[in-house]
Amino acid sequence: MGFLKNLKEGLFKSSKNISEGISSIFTKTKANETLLNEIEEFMIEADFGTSVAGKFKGILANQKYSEEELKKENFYKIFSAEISKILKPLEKNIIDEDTGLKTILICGVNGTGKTTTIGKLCKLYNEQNKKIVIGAADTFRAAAIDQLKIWCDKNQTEMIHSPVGSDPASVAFKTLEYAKNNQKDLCIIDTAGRLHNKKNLMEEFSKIIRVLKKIDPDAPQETWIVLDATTGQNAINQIDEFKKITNITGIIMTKLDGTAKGGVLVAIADQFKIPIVAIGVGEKEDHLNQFKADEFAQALIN
Ligand SMILES: Nc1nc2c(ncn2[C@@H]2O[C@H](COP(=O)(O)OP(=O)(O)OP(=O)(O)O)[C@@H](O)[C@H]2O)c(=O)[nH]1
Ligand SMILES: [Mg+2]
Repeated sequence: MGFLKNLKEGLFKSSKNISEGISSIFTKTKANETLLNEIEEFMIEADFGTSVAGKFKGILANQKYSEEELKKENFYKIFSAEISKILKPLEKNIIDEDTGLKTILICGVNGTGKTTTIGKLCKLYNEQNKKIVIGAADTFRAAAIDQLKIWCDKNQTEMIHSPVGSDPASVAFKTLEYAKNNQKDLCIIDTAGRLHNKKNLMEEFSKIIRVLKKIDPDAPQETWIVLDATTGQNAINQIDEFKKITNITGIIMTKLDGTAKGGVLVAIADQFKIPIVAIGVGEKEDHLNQFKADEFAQALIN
């Protein structure tokens, strides 16, 4: 009896859908130019970049919508769903279930938030009972080592360092060696902010990778680039430069708090298809969120 009832309801539903579908063929229309232009303008202001903005406008312009969908608020939701479609396949976990030692090398240009992000990661990994060690391979400034030490102490995390001016690659080597000998799950290496036009600094970064491989040929298993959302389209150049010397396996975008310019992440996703790990939404230790396409796309239009 129950089965028959369900079946009848199912049939009723599908015939209703068919009739609604037929009527919508006649009532659905394309979005008008004003609405499309407004969305395009919004995208440019939010730093999507002109080419991605044009592409999305094209996608939206080619479909037909009901009167309800064309109400401004609903149309922005449709737009957000299109963004989510692009971002969804790029979601990457901050914490995965992998066993065995993994090295995460953190890169990025000056001041993007690398050291702060490592501090936040320490907290997250500790909460998951991961055994971690941090390498202070930014040896250019004493303050950089001190800054990292404060984060590590706060999170009861061991840090390996050398005196200021030491070879960053040797610190990376020592850290991975320590991680291996002490059965750590994660070895995270902080690096100095590289101005991507400084050739020798980029060479030094390549050297860090070379020496890590002497201990573990698969290291670094992850190379995450930290990008500052407020730098806009410049983030694209930064990825281009780092891609020349390393395989970037993840993106962390910081400083999304207090900016309406998160659109650059969509441009990056569209162009590079690099997985996105996390977003920084403030300076405190809790201000690192797992990247979720839906939430991000929703936040962009709010
Ligand atoms: N509002 C905000 N500020 C952040 C975020 N992440 C980092 N910061 C701030 O950005 C500044 C630079 O952060 P650092 O972590 O020192 O950046 P870095 O990439 O290590 O810098 P260098 O070592 O000089 O290359 C600091 O004042 C941080 O507090 C974030 O998600 N939101
Ligand atoms: Mg730093």
